[in-house]
Amino acid sequence: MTMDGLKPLAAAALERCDRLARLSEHPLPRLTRTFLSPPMREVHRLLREWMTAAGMSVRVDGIGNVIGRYEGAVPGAPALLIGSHLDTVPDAGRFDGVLGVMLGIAAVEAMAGRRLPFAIEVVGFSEEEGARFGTPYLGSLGFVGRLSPELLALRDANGASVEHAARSFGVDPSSLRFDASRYVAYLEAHVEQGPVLESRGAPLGVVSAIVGQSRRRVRFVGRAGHAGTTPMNLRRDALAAAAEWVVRGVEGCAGWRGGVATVGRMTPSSGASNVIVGEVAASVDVRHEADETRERMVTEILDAGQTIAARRDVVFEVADAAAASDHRTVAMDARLVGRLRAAAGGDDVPLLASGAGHDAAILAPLIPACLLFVRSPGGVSHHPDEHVYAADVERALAAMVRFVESLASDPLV
Ligand code: HGY
Ligand code: MN
Ligand code: MN
Repeated sequence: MTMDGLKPLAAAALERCDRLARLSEHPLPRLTRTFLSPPMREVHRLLREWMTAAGMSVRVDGIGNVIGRYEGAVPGAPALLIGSHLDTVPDAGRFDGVLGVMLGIAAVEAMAGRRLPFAIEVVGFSEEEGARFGTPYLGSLGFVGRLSPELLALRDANGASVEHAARSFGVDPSSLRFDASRYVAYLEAHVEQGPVLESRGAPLGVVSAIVGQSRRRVRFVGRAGHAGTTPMNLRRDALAAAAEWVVRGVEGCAGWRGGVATVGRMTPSSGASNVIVGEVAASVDVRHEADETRERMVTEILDAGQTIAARRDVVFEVADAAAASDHRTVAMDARLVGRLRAAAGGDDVPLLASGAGHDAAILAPLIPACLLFVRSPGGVSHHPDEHVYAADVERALAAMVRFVESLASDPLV
């Protein structure tokens, strides 16, 4: 198909992102769609409609991933897997995740009935952000058969487990099976979510590696008290301890270690202005390209929590291991990186590490994986102002189609 022929397909992919952005757990325009929440049913219905119209058979697996399959010249042949995630963070942008799934469907539409030496499977992973259960990648971990009993037992803020949420949605995690030999490669397209491509004037980038990340849930337990009668030196103020920890422990450590560390969630036990906060539950997200440094950062940040809390007669607790998540830095497949870079425009296409996590990090240890970045204007993401340039999405689709053609004409060995 000519590059002109791709224009309407890329436009349709963007329209579909807009359509999916209206499927939210919150009143619009606030977009929040977490793991198998009610709006995900309509997402499934639309994906099934679009995938079927593109000539794919559609299935939903045991963790709620939606998978469309476009057969190759030989039915049942191993597949090129193209995909990303369908869930969002709270108050999200409309392209993080779903753009990669819509571009996967568009790449199949661009085949226009042509059969390849391999099948194409387009997957919308049910959960990557970790917003509901605090641990990321439940969809792709389920896809590759790595959902441990501990992960299935994780509970959300309402006490519902991952397993219960899946079964309530109508899927059965015990049915999950994965056979890596059924796949030739994995390709993900995703907004960069950072400023690099824009700073380089580049519409597309190719990822060399996905930076490792650690997430922990912690609690500061002091004692609630009267704001007016409790002298400052007699307080066991959990919020004051947590606040000091964020600045001196978390930001301080990231500062001298050169990584990034973020407290994205902090929930005080009381909300009254005249009550000293007795308890605070918080999250911490730590990332660094060097795994050993990231591990050291986690230790230092948690040690700082203990030290600051003790000085304030507050108890610092780290939630049990099941709620902790650690993912190592993962390199993309060098052969595919070269192919994807060539398909995207050659050596001028920036090669960059991804500070954001992506499902490609879960697939890469099992099947050759690569990740195409689309420029994020202003570097904005995880925010309603996240957007893309239509011309860049067209370029991304053209690169994906050229990548598919490259694999078809010169199979990966
Ligand atoms: O958190 C991340 O890095 C990704 O957006 N899930
Ligand atoms: Mn994402
Ligand atoms: Mn995200």
